[in-house]
Amino acid sequence: MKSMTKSALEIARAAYEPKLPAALNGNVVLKEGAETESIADQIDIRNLFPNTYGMPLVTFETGPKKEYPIVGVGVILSGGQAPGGHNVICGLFDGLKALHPENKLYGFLGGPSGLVDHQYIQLTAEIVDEYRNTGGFDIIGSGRTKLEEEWQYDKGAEICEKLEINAIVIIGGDDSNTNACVLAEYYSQRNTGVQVIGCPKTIDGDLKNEMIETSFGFDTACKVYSELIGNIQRDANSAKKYWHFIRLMGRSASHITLECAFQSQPNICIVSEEVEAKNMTLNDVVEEIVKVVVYRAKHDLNFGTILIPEGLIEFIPAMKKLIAELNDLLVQNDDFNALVSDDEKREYVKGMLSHDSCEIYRSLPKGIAKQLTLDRDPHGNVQVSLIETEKLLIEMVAKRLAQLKAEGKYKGKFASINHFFGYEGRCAIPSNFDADYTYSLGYTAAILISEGKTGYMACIRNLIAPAAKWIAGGVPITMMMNMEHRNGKMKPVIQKALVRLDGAPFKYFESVREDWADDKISYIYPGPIQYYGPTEVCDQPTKTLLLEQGK
Ligand code: FBP
Repeated sequence: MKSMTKSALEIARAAYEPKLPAALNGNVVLKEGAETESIADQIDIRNLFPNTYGMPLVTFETGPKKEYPIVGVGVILSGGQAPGGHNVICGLFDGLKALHPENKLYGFLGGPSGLVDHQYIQLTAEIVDEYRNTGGFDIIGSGRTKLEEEWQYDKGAEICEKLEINAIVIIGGDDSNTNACVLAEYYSQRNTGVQVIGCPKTIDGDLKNEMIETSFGFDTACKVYSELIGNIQRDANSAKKYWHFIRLMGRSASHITLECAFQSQPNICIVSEEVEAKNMTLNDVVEEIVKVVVYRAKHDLNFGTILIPEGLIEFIPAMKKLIAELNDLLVQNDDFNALVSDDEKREYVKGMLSHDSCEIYRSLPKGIAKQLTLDRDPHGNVQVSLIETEKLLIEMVAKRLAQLKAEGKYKGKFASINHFFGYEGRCAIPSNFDADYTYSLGYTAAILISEGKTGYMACIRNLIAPAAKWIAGGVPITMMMNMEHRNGKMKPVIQKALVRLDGAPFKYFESVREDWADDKISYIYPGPIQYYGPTEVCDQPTKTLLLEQGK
C-alpha cells in the first residue's frame, strides 16, 4: 500500500460546503443602522478616533445586483491558533471572487510581522482549495508581533501601495483587533486608501460583547477538550482509583473551563473570576477541593474530576500581586538573565520581592516558583500556559489530606493524575459550527471591503439559529472600546470579556455544581465532534451561547 497523504475525514471535509446566512447566498444590499458610541469613555475614544468613531452598525440583506470595484486584499492571522482560521480565508477568497473575479487576495506570512517585513504570498484558488475546512493556521502562519508603532504602519502602507492592496483583514483576538482599529484610523487620517477589517478569533472565548456573540474556535476547542474529559470520567468511573486534575487553556478568562464543565459535568470546576470576586487564597481553593474529596471518600468514591482554568493563579489576589512584582522585576533584567543556576535565580528574586510576595514565593513548590520566572510573552506578562497549576493543587491537596488523615478526619485514598488540555484543541478540524461561522465571517469581510468600509469587525449574529437565519454585517470596532491602564499608560482597548458572575452561564453552574460534587454520578460523556449525521448531534452551538441567549 502506498503511503497516504490525507485521512478519509480530511478528504471528505475538503468537499464540505459551509453554510452561509441566507442573505449572503445571493446579491447583497448593505443596510446602515444608527450611529454608535463606544461602550465607555466616549469622549476619549472619539478624540482618539476622529475618523472611525460613531460609524453605524451595518447588516446585509438580499438585494438587487450591484457592480463592485476591483480590490486587492491582504490577510493576516494573528496570535494563537483557533479552529476555523483557514475557513475565514476561504470565505474571504470566495466572497472576493464572487464580488469581482479580478479581485486579488494576498496572505501576509507569519502574522502581523509579515505586513511589516513585506513577507507575503498571493493566495490562489489552488492554494486555498487545499485548506478548506481544515484546522490550523499553516496556510500563511501566525505570530504575536504587535502592530503598535507608526513605523510599522508606514511599512504596511508601503507594501499595500506596491501590491495595490486596498484593504487588510486582521484575524485576531481583542489585542489584535484593538490594533486593527488603531491601524484603520491611522490609514484613514493619512488618506492611504487602505481599509482595515477585523475578525473575532480566539479559543479563549473572551472576545465577545453586545454585538459579537462569540469568537471563532471556542466551539471546536471546547468540544475537543470535553470529549477528552468525558473519556477520562468514564475511565475514572471504571477504575475508581484516581482523582484527575485537568487544567484547561483560556489564558485569563474561565469560559473554556465553564463550557467544558457544562458538556461533561465534572465533580469540581473552579472559576477564576469567582475566586477573585470572593477574594479567595490558594488555601481556600484547596479547602474547597478537599471538602469534596473527603465527602466522596466517605461514600467510597476515591476518584473524581476537577477542571482548573489556566489563568487561575493570576486571579488569586496575593498571587496576582506576586506575579505583578515579578513582571516588573524581570522586564529586561540583565542581572537576573546573567544568573546561571536555578538556586541563584531563586535567591535573587527572593531578595527583590516585597515581604508578603516573598513569603508566598517561598511557600510555593520550587518547580512552580521557577515557572513564574520564565520568559514573558510579548506584552511582558507571565505565560500562564506554562504554569502547572494542576500540579501545585495536587501537591497542596495531598498535603492537606495527609493532615486530615493524621487527625482521623479522612480515611480515603488519594491518588492523582494531572492533565493539561490546550494545544490538543487549537488546530482541530473545525466543527460544523466553526466551519460555517468562519466561512461566513470571511465572506462578510469581503463584502465590507467592497462596500468601502474600514474600522469594522465582521459580525455574524443569531448564532443559535440555523445558519440560514444568521445575520451578517459589521460592527465599528470603536464601539467595543474603552480606556484601560496598559504598561503604565491609559490606552484605548477592546474590553476583554471575562466570565460574568451575574451572567446566565455562571448562574446555571452555581445551581447545579453541588449535584456534580456529590455521591451520585452526574458525568456526561460527549464523545468526539461529529461532522456528519443528525443536526442535533452535528450542529449544536456551545452551551454557553445557548444559556446566554436564554435557552
Ligand atoms: P489568542 O488569544 O491569541 O487566540 O491565544 C489563546 C491561547 O491559546 C491562550 O489560551 C493560551 O494561554 C495562549 O494562547 C498560549 O500561547 P502560545 O500559543 O504562545 O503558547
